[in-house]
Amino acid sequence: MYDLLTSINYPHALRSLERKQLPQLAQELRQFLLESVSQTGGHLSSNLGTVELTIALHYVFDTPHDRLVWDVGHQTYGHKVLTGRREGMQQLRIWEGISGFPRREESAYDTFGTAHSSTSISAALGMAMASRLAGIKRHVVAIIGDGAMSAGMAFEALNNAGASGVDLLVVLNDNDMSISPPVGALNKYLAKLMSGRFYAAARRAGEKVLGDLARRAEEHVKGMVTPGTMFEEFGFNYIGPIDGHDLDALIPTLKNISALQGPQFLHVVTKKGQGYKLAEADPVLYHGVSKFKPDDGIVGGKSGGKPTYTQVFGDWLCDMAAQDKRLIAITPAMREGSGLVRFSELYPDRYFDVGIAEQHALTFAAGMACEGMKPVIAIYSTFLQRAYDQLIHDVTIQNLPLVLAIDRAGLVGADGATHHGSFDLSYLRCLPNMTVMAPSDENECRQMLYTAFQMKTPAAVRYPRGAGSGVPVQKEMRALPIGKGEVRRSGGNGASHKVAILAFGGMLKPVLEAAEEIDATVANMRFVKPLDDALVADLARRHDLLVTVEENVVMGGAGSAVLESLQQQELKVPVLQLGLPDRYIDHGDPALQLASCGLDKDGILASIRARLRG
Ligand SMILES: Cc1ncc(C[n+]2csc(CCOP(=O)(O)OP(=O)(O)O)c2C)c(N)n1
Repeated sequence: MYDLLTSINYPHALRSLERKQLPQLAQELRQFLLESVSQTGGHLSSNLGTVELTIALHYVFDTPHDRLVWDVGHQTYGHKVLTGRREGMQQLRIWEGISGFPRREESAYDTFGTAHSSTSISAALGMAMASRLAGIKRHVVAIIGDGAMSAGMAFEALNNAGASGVDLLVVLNDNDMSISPPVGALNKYLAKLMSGRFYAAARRAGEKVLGDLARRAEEHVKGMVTPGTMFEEFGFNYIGPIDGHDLDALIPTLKNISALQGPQFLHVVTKKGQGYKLAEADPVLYHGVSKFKPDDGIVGGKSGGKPTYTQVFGDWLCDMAAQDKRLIAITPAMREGSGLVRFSELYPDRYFDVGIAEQHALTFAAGMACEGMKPVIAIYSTFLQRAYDQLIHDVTIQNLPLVLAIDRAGLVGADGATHHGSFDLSYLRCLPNMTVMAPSDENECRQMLYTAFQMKTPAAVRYPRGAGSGVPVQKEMRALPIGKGEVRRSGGNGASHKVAILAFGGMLKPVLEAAEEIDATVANMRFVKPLDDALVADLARRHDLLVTVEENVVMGGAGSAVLESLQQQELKVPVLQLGLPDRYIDHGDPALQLASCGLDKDGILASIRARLRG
């Protein structure tokens, strides 16, 4: 079934094929990807859309000497299959298996680690410049989607690269989709480039005209196919658009371009989900998938079971919007993942997808807040990292009231280290004016969002990926007292060592289970900032050991806040800090990830017992 594909373990074997064999290889690779992703889960639509582009790039360029830098990297499964990891695909995104993104330590063909978008042009430019300085001749290619192209970083890199004159190829993989339909003026511009005669002319062009094009480009004649494109104004030689599923267009074009000098920009048009009808029809649903049967497709959507924190947030947002006209919601290109679909349908005028632009999202929200609106920014913990200066300079220094609804806080599972929300408690709690809450269950999440919304200062609610313990979520919303925790279990009566565990966020559940076995006191701290100093002091006075537990790095996190509080209150008590270690945690099952960090019930118990033994 995969006769040709199984003979290609590495690109040099691919390069020894005749060109007429490549369509069959593409067909086998596409089938293989559909079959393997349907068994492991992972990104599907983007990978089906880049099959021919992947083959063409490895066919034309001398990889890994020539460098391919894939943006985001969620479309690199075909690249992985053709670069020694066909068998590894069975363990894709599984603990100790291969990653769903490029990783330098995984393969020499993965030239740059990616997963957050819009870094490829910068990294490729760096590589190209380094090669020039070292006198090494190599091609460097950045492959970037139209969604990723909308980010500021991509334009910062274009701006730099275009003026540098360095030999660099940027391939724009334009499938007219981000995760959801793309937004913004760039998208409209690309559509214009694709429309009418330009596209038709380029399709007819074929080898002859492209050969001619190459010659003319060599003579530094700009703007032949589409005079004066924006990319040419940036200093690139713009070529395209061409059909990204047509190997007879891709291969000669890439070959011609490889003979050119200076910054080149190739506009390739593909279809997300190409070749699998269901994904073509609904590329959003098939962007990231769990296991499914290709013949049946994804049945019954993705929901079912306990509501996720994301859904609890989405419901709260709609309820709150009904009560307060000033509420507006902002997402940096994550409508589905952040639970904003219903809100976007109910309140289209108050819904803002700003594109993959986290920095802009924060400052845009700050501007809204200046004018009396009440912005809620739905953002993943890992992507908020991008907007840190905006949070400081534009939000907290000006003490502007807005709500950060921070999803995917803590370990996230199969996406791995690039996507974990490991740092937000540390990087948020050190900012003046910021309030930081961590709900221990879904109902508390709703109440905290409400509390944050009532505040006149910046407030964050950080909640984990997936479902919580399944507690009922009360419709009624009540503001929590700011900076107050609660004792959930009183223990230690008659024990030789009195232990109090201070749980932050979702860690409350395993903490309560562990506390049963050692009769410990448990506090649900609720607020990381302001911390409940009085509760900390009270627990310190009545116990021999305080244990802090959080799904955030130990360094600078909630446990550190407890230490600072004890120090300020001049209280001396031994403290054991449990949280994420000072290393990156690999992709895999979330339960395994937590266990590997000692953050499940058994791990928490083991750490406390070891400490008590001394
Ligand atoms: C900084 C950042 N924000 C958000 C995301 C989430 N994300 C992953 S893929 C994607 C869409 C990318 O669209 P595009 O580049 O057009 O590639 P396609 O999925 O269409 O193949 C987004 C928003 C991310 N990876 N990085």
